[in-house]
Order: sequence, then C-alpha cells, then structure tokens
Amino acid sequence: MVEKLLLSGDEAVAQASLDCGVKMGVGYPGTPSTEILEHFSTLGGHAQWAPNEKVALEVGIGSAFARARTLVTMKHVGLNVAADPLFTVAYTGTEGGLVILTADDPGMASSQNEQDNRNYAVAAALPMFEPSDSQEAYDLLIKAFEVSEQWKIPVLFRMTTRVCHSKCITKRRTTPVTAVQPYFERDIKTKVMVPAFARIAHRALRQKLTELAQFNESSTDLIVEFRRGDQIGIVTSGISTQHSLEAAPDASVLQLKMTYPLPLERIAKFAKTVKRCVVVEEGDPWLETQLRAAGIQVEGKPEMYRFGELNVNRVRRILAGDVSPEAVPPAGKPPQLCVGCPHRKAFEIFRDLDCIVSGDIGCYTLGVMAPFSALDTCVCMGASIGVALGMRQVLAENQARRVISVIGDSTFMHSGLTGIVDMVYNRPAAGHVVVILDNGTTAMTGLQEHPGTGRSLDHSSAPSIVMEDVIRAMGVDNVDICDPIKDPTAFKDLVKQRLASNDISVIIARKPCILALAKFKQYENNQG
Ligand SMILES: Cc1ncc(C[n+]2csc(CCOP(=O)(O)OP(=O)(O)O)c2C)c(N)n1
Ligand code: SF4
Repeated sequence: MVEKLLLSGDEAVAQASLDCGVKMGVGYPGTPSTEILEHFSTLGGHAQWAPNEKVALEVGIGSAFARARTLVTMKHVGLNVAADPLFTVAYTGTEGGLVILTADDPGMASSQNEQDNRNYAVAAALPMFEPSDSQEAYDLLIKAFEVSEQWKIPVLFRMTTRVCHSKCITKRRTTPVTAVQPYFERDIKTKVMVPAFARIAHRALRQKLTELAQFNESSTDLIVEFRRGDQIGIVTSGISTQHSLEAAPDASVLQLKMTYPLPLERIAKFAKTVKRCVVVEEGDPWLETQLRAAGIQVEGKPEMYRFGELNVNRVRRILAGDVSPEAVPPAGKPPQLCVGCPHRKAFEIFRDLDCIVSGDIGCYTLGVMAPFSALDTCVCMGASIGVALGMRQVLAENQARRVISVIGDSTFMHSGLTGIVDMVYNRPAAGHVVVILDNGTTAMTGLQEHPGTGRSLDHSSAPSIVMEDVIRAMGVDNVDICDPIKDPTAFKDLVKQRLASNDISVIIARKPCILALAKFKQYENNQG
C-alpha cells in the first residue's frame, strides 16, 4: 500500500532524502529552507548545521567524494557564500549523488534581496530541477540524485517560498534503497583542480551538459504538457505552473521540471502548436531570454511583474498584457523586537550615544525600527564589521569615533570572524568597537543551534566554540562580557569608554533570547 502524507515542500524533501538513502544532510539555516534538515533529523537522518553555507557545501563535497548521497541546503543568498566551491565542484563532479538545494524568496518575505538563483545554473553550468508542489519535490529530489550519480555532476534543486511552505498530499515510495558503504578512491586528475586538469574537466563538463540536454528532451516525466487549447500556450516551471493552470483554463501549459539544460526542441515544437506562446515565470525573465536566444517566438511578461511573487490574478494580468497599477495590499503590522527582547536595551543605548551603527542580519536588524532607529547600514551576513572598518579608515576622526559594528552570535560564527582578522590586521587609527549581541541562538530563523551554543542541530550536547577565547587569541585589545539588561549603565559607560579610546575592542552583550529560554531549560533537562 502506498503511504500518503500531508507534507510541506520542505518536509517532502526531507522524507525523500530519508527514503532514497541520503547519508549526509548539511546546511546553514535560512528561510524558507531551514525546516528541511530539521525534519530530516527528526525522521532519523543524519543532519548537521555548518557555520556557513560555504563550509556546508565543502562538507557536502567531501561526503559525496566518498560516495555518500548528500543533500546541502541553504536559502538563496547562501549560494553566494557557497559560490566559490560551487563553480569548481561542477568541474570535479562527485561519485556520490550531490544535490544542492537553494530556497529562493521571490517577494522577499524574509530576505534582503530577491535574487533569482536560476542564473547560477547557467553560470556554474549545473543541471537544475524545479518542483511546483510537495509531491514533485519528493519525486524530483530522488530523480535529482539519480541524475547526479549517472553523470557524476552536482544538481541544483531550486525551490521557492510557496513550494517550501505549502502543504499537499504526498505519496511515498516504498522501493528499498541499497545502501552504498562510503569509501574514497584516489583519482587525482578529476579531484585536484590545477589548471592542467581543470582545462580537461571544463570540456568534460560541457559534454555532460550536452548529454543532459538530450536526456531532458527525451524524458517522459520531466516535461508535462497540459493540452487544453491552441490559442494560448504557456511555458512555465515551479510554482508558476500551479498559478498558470488555474489562471488560464483554456490555455495549453508546458511545465518544465528540469529547467537547465533546457529541452529547447520540445519547447519549440510546443510553441508552434499554439497561436500565442507566453512564458510565465517569477523573478528575472530567465526562461524568456533563453528561449528568445534560441530563436523560439515567445512573449514575456511586462517588467512590473519581475518584482514580487506571482499569483493567479497576476498571471491573468500578464496574459491580458495589463500594466495598469496593481491594488496595493493592506499594510500589515510592521515586525518588531519582542517585548522583553535583550536587543532592545542595546539599541536604546546606541541611539542615545548617537552611534553610526554598521548593522548585520538577525532579529537585531529590527533596531532600525522606531523607537530605536539605530541602524545605519545592513548589507549581508557578516558585513557589519567590514563595512564599519571601511568607514573608520576614511572618515574624519569626529565621525569615525562614532562608528560601531553590531552583530549577532550566529552571524559572528557564520562570517564575523574574518572581520575581526581585518580589524586586527588593518587597525584603524581611532581603533574600533564591535558589539556581539549574544542571545545564545539563531533567533531570526527559528532558534537554531550554531557552533557557539554547545548543542548540535538536534539540540543534543556538542563541543562549543567560546567566542571570547577566540577573539582574545586573535589579538584584540579589550574583550568584555556584560549583561545590558542587568546593568544598562555599566554597558553604556563601557561602550562610551571604548569608543573614546584608540583601542580595538569587542563587547559581548550576553543575554538569552526570551523566546528561547524555555527551550534551553528543556534541552538541559533532556541531557540530564
Ligand atoms: C547568507 C545568509 N544565510 C542565511 C541567512 C538567514 N539568516 C538571517 S539572519 C541569520 C542569523 C541570525 O542569528 P543571530 O546573528 O544570532 O541573530 P538573532 O536573530 O539571534 O538576533 C540567518 C541564519 C541570510 N540572511 N544570509
Ligand atoms: S525572538 Fe528573541 S532575539 Fe528575536 S526579537 Fe524575540 S526575543 Fe529578541
């Protein structure tokens, strides 16, 4: 009997990973991908958080070099962090299946940009799959592993917020998997990317892509044609498939599940069977550009639909060529730091001291909101330190002295350490002050563990990196730990004193996130 489960796209990926014998799940939290590894771990799979996405991919590459089926997960911007190993693992390939899951966030429900990671498939020359619901997420993940192993190539698996978080009935496969015992076999020419070997590998990669395009062209399950009329044809993928099927009941729809390399012959054939062929896609005009470059006559969408998510109504408007202003959704309640959040006191103090706050990404980004309005820059994870150091190097002393870096504990482990290295190495004349808001968790993405919490992904006990020890060892002049809630005056005086000196200083404001307190207690109890 086929087991049916009500699963979100993220849960379906986790279930498929378990069912197809994934030995290693590794990633870094980020909405909307976080639940995948958490669910995989709950199901009994081996899952671990890496300090950041680059390390996650590198761990994944090693595991796949050793022939283990490996899933690496991250949100879309995480792939920027992991881009360095990404481009070269395309050359080396892996013996074990390697699927790199990127969860994109069109509309920026919880992100700093809405980059379209389909561009990475072309840039890194990697095959890409795009499911449109949980069942497809389940089936395609298994397919992605099969393709990865057949061609010894990593596969990009692109999900978007709606697919990650919407639930639907998902049928589980029952075919047992034959587990491969991981082992490593030396093959220097394919695994050591010095120029002489990389030149050969690049040609081999292009050959694999030619074969994969043929595979896609001749597949029976990766291209689905919904034949419903010959006036309008829609070429689409991912969640836009669901919107298109509902928005245009008389249109024929060609759904692409493997979106790179594209099955151009099949698409060209489809386009000829309809009077008007429209590409419906969220984000960049990525598909449209590729089809046009291949000489296929398609219409795209007006520029206004490049921004935000699509929905059924917006797809109707695209098909009608409607560029009239869209109804503005009612403004929701703006997000705020929780009442009792320990970050609050720190931001009151930065505001009162008129600091130029070089901020970072986490709950504390909300220090930008009233009544604090105490965040002057926020670019990407870890940037609070580098950006502030750049300011300190060029500003006149009266302004330079006001610059302060504010970063969370998880973000510090992710990409703050190298900022400290720069602070010590390229010491600004007026020194610098970094404040780490250490609330003992990765609060913003749902209270995940990180290398400093002393717990693993499943919240069991683990070794911990003691940030103050590491920072002291790096040669920072002053490293102080304080509790801004218990003694706000002492915290304020300390910040003032450090800003006035030419020292390089780190102040760790240590106070647990109030939403995490009960969980911390529970983890302690579990560990006896
Ligand atoms: C490259 C990248 N990866 C992941 C994320 C998702 N993300 C945003 S902030 C954050 C960490 C927040 O934790 P912390 O710095 O400890 O701050 P807190 O929310 O606990 O205050 C994560 C994982 C991101 N924005 N960018
Ligand atoms: S979840 Fe925790 S860190 Fe985030 S705003 Fe609430 S109390 Fe503050």
